[in-house]
Amino acid sequence: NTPARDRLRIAIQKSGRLADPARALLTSCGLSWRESRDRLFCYGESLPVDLLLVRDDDIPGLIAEGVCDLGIVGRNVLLEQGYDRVVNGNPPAFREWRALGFGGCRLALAVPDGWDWQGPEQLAGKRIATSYPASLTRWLAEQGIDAKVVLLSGSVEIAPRLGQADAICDLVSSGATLAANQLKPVTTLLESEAVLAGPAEPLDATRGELADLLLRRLDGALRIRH
Ligand code: PRT
Ligand code: ZN
Repeated sequence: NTPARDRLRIAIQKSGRLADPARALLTSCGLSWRESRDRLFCYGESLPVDLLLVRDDDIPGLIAEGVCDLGIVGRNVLLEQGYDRVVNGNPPAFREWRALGFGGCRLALAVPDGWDWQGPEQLAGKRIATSYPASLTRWLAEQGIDAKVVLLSGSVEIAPRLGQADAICDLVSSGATLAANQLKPVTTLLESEAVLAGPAEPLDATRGELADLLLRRLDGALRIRH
């Protein structure tokens, strides 16, 4: 067994949409690190709070395994992996601690422009391409609809044109990508933004106190932004 850590470890996206705003938010909480932008680990200087720079998809798992204590990740990723854990009989392990007000988007169902959309029943028997299979499967079950979920890791929006799927379920912000692919959003499954994620169970005393301090500063920083 590894000895208990007395430093807090936060996972953020290494590069991508959430990387810079996540770092800026933590900086506004008074955190600073020995610079190492190119590497994976940033050692905290002002407080014993270190950063791990990773793929966003790895963040929930790192919290579940206790490798990291906290993470900044899209709610869409956190819920998708949470649903996947439940389906596979695993305990929740992580949850949303705070909504952070950036990285806003929605997980939406989109169909070809030419469809005359009447409602979810129209999806019965259709193939829906997505990178969010657990979220989509859950939504379909709630709607009582039997459709085929086609898992694609990227370029989901071209699947209908390629004949791989009839509809898609993907993240949308401006809607320009959908429009460019002759698709239209018809239903929102989830409103998303970047969130601070933490373990479902409380942290041990030392790291719990550090996390409390960080949360107080974070709440202050979020209030000022509003
Ligand atoms: O490398 P890594 O795995 O870490 O990064 P990634 O490529 O998986 O993630 P990244 O950086 O693209 O997105 C990180 C998070 O940003 C997502 O999980 C969401 O929480 C959030 N986010 C906010 C978005 C968008 N807005 C968004 N528009 N993620 C993706 N998109 C896609 C969208 O699906 C579309 O294909 O961007 C495209 C443009 O969107 P439109 O609607 O403006 O055209
Ligand atoms: Zn990713």
